[in-house]
Amino acid sequence: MPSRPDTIVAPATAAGAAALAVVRISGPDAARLDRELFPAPASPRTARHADFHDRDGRLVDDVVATFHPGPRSYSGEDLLEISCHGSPFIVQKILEDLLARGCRAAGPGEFTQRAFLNGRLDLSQAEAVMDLIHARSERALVAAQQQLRGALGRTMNQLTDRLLGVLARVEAYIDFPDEDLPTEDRSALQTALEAIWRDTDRLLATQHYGEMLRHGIKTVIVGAPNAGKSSLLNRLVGRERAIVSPEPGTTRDFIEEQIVIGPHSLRLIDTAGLNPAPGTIEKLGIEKSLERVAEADLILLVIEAGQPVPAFPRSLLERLVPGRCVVIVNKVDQAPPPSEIVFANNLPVVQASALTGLGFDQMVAQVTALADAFQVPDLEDSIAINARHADALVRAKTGLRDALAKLAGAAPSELLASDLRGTLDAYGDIVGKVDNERMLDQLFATFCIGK
Ligand SMILES: Nc1nc2c(ncn2[C@@H]2O[C@H](COP(=O)(O)OP(=O)(O)O)[C@@H](O)[C@H]2O)c(=O)[nH]1
Ligand SMILES: [Mg+2]
Repeated sequence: MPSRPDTIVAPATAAGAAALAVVRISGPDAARLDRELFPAPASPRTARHADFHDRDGRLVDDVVATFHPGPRSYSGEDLLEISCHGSPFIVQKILEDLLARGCRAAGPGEFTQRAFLNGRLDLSQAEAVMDLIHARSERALVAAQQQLRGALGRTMNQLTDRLLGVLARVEAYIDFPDEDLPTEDRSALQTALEAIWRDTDRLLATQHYGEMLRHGIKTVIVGAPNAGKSSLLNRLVGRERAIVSPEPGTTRDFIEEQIVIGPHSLRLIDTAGLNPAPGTIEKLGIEKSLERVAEADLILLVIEAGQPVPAFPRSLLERLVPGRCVVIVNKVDQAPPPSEIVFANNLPVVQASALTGLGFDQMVAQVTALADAFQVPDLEDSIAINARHADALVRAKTGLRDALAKLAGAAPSELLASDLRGTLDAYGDIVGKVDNERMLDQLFATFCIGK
């Protein structure tokens, strides 16, 4: 940010016709613009109804304007919000007029970037703003809300404080190079560092769940040809997305749909049937299906009631582990389910009909239970970190491991302290105690305009 920031403007609402649209202005000129545009005196943070006239005095729209003086505003600066009728044409006119009055068009995420730079949010909270906007499921929403309320920041502060305690004890010996760390101190420090390492590792383990919340749980539907895989997808999606046909082998390409099941969002993938005696093209499809299975978070294995359980390839059977797979016995509307499913030891089995919807409530319950189990237990506030946080935590763990090795090898305290400082920096990256401008620019560039 320049030493004296400029005043930025952007629509805060999505493009297109709507009941309302909001235009946001943030920066040192916001107060002047507020007075200029809406001369009637008004109290801060109070909505008032007024006419918006452009610089030539022409009426643009009647609007509701709210002025939020800094630092108690979203961005931490003076901020003016103009709520107008949701016509793209009106929004355009208002934007053009504000640009002519000296504002600059805001880049992606610039309001939030200013909020961060002004100390209104830490970096993990700024990221949570985006997670919140893009949340596609109940669980994703809860995790984003927790992060926005500072759950991850608090956890990082606790870890940082604990590590600072260790560092202080190590540094106490740096000034006395002749004195070695006494054995009892050494073992106390080791215990403390190991505990910090474990908690860092536990936090890192939430990355997979975080990935699922942000991008959907990768769920692959597999089974023999004609088992009803495409019918299952269609019923879960709620429309005829995949071709359903009594002729086996109709699904050659992968069909992927984002759906919400219970409190979770799934990336549901339909695959080619696992025909035990495939033709050449089919073979290719089967290979690809098995690749999808290997990448899947969850597997929905569809078998057909009234038919013997097919001989599935070993590479599939190996993947059918509890916690990852639900067996769906489909078409129970037309035939009794098989009396035993040999390979399905400990796997949840649901009897269902993609035709009638029978058993789908149970299927949803099973999928929800498996998906919830991906959450790392005993962590407060349903923390689910993102890839950037994970990168920092991996660095933090490396520093802690190196420090532990030095402690065991009776290395000089200085070297030990340097590893611990590396870990502190890595912790700091998560909440944004960084002066890495390029990283910040890159991060906020992924935001939307007006946020
Ligand atoms: N009776 C009955 N027929 C079904 C059911 N699910 C699918 N089918 C039929 O089974 C055939 C194959 O379905 P499809 O979804 O294309 O199977 P896929 O090859 O596994 O994708 C179609 O004729 C479907 O209408 C079901 O639950 N009950
Ligand atoms: Mg199909």
